[in-house]
Amino acid sequence: MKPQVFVDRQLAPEVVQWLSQHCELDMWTEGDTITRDALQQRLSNADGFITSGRRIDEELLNAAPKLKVVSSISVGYNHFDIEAMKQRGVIGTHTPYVLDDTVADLAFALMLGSARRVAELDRYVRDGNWKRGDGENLFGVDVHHATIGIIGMGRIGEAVAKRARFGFDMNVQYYNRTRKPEAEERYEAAYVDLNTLLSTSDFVVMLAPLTEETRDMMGQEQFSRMKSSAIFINVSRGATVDEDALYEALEKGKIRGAGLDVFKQEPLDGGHPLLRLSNVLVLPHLGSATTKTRIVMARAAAENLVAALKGETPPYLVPEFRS
Ligand code: 8YV
Repeated sequence: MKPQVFVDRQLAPEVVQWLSQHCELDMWTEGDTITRDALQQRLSNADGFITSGRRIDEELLNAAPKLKVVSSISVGYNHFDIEAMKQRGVIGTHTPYVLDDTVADLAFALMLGSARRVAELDRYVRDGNWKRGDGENLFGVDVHHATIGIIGMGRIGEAVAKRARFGFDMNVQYYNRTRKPEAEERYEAAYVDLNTLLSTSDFVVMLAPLTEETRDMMGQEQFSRMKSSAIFINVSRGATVDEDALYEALEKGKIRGAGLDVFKQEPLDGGHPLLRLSNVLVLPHLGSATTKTRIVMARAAAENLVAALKGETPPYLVPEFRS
């Protein structure tokens, strides 16, 4: 008998087809948000679960007595309660590597978009405000030759550093828990402490994964250290930032702008204070969202799941589950 697998999002047809050769698939097709109750019900008979950001905690695990593996279509796995999963003997997998370049591209889209005020000025033109005599009121700042400070020099951090150094001739500096001598050499990157990074960078790019140490890592004090001309970019997780402190820094002109792909609460409420500010560029968590990359991620997640259900070590087992 094939193992039972629940998938809580749509997958590319070729991935569905491949998966159905190996398991009995139950796909969430009803549209709209899946409720906690419906999810628990659908997981009650599942051996495997493919998801992208669903919180996996004790309550959910209790509702899924047969579950062996949760395969996340994401590199981040802060939605896993690792201890609860370990206690229940459920392993977690993720999809690193395949999205690095795509997320790095989006970091640059936000940097360029914020620096040159792309969305704001698109609205300006559409609203019929473009007139002869427009000048400094529309000016932005340069990305090329500026100093970029990368918080979190992992794989995506390196992809950002590469673009910064070789595409935009930027000075690269970074802060990370551990030094990365090879990255320093490759991108002529300087390792600095967080305070130095904040006070000397023109662009501060948050790429640290969300952990208990990085939660609210950017608060009032950190924003106050940034240059008033600097731009803050977040393509990691919203909870690494104290959004009230960010709002205050932007509103009071303590920093120039922000480009944000991620938020504490997603989807972002349409009435969120950050949306009142014209110096904020927002996206609905699309870092890895190109058609091609999402298919590759789904395929990787499917392979992880099938390997785990066969009792093999999945290609991308989350590090905490490696023995
Ligand atoms: C995910 C992400 O695709 O990989 C991650 O950690 O944040 C995205 O690339 C996203 O979580 C899907 O909803």
